[in-house]
Amino acid sequence: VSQTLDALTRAVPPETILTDPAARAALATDESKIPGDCLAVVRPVTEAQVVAVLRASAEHGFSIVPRGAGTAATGAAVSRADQVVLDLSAMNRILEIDRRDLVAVVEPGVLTGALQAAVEEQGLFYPPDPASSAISTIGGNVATCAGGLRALKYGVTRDYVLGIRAALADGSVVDLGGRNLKSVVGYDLVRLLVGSEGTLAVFLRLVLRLIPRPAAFETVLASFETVEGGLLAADALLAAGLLPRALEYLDRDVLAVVAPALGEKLGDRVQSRLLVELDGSETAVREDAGRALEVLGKAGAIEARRARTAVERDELWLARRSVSKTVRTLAPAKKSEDLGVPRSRLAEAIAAIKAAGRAEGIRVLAYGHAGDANLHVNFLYDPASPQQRAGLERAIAAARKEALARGGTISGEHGVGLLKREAMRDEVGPRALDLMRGVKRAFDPDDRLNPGKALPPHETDGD
Ligand code: LAC
Ligand code: ZN
Repeated sequence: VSQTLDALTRAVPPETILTDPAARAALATDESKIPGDCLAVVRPVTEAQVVAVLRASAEHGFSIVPRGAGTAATGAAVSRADQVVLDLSAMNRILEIDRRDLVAVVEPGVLTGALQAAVEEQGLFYPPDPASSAISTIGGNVATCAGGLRALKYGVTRDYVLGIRAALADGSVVDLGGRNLKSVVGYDLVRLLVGSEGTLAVFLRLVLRLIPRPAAFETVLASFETVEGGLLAADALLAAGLLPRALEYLDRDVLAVVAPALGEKLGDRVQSRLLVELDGSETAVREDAGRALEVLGKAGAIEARRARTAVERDELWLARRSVSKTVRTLAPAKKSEDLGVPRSRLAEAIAAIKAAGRAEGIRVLAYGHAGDANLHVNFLYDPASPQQRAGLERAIAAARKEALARGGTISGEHGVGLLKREAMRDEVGPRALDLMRGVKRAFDPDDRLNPGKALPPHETDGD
């Protein structure tokens, strides 16, 4: 312990090292709420300090858990008592916004929302928009390949990372990719680092792709009498040739939780809702919103309308972004799955998953990204009840199975972290897992960068 602390003290200025128990506990966990601990937190402000910590780690053998704002849902940013947390939130400068190259160059600790606002001010747009954008960092978004609300039209974080300057486990620094939208020289190491959950390298700076900001956007909402009504209406919009930037589904249980914040009294008939956001030129948006209302009506909406004011629009989206937090208040505990399936299988997958939950006596809520068929299935339970705990495990296993049986994925956007390491074996075959382990060894042969995350434990060593 003291050897590691001594090494850190020699490596970086004392004001960047936090050792008080409160800070250590707070920065040792994430949205998974898995409790963690750590030896110390280092909060570097320069690239050289990050490199110095990595060199100290190489020399003294301690391992490092890099973190942004700790909004990961999977335990990717949870550390152990013998580890050092590398908190990158203070490296939060926007270094450059280049309107001609259409790129932003940023440090990893920039809040995603701050970046979005800064580029929009200049008539530009950074489309990826995780629900947590106001509080999550761009480095964390890249480390998890965050998805979010605008994936259907614009893609996810990986589609906007052109270049990465990364510090490797041995303290060397590499510049990967660059400012070119097209570049096919060599293996795509940039993409490999995106979504690597801090297990391959530490980001020092990121070159992000920007696009011109759409001139206008509008929100449309529609309610349905059946659980699958909202999902089928999402299909109908796409079939009609519309491509909304957001297409979010909320089931009745979720609507009931957010209704108070919206000052809404939820009608008895409402079983699901779709929140649609369209963007483009003023004229296009006006026309598309009209078309969308028509299509939603034909798809059986019992109510379909435009958000009346910008204030209402903001409230709707804030309520949507807050669902994950708000749902926590419904039960002593919740587990959140993040399943994806091919679009055509979404409604039946959700029905099967809810049925599996009911059979186990576990309440299952569903909401999320109907546009890209990536839904958040939340399981509410009481951890004090052994029966509920067992039922929960079975319900989650069943949900993952239902997704995989339909050619889906056990995580559309949250990642593996600690929570899906075992389950990942059912999605990724043994040969592919070997390749992934080989990649890990190539980057981090001594297993000092976020060890034990993102890959299944070895059957033999029980790590
Ligand atoms: C959301 C987070 C939980 O979409 O991914 O709300
Ligand atoms: Zn989400």
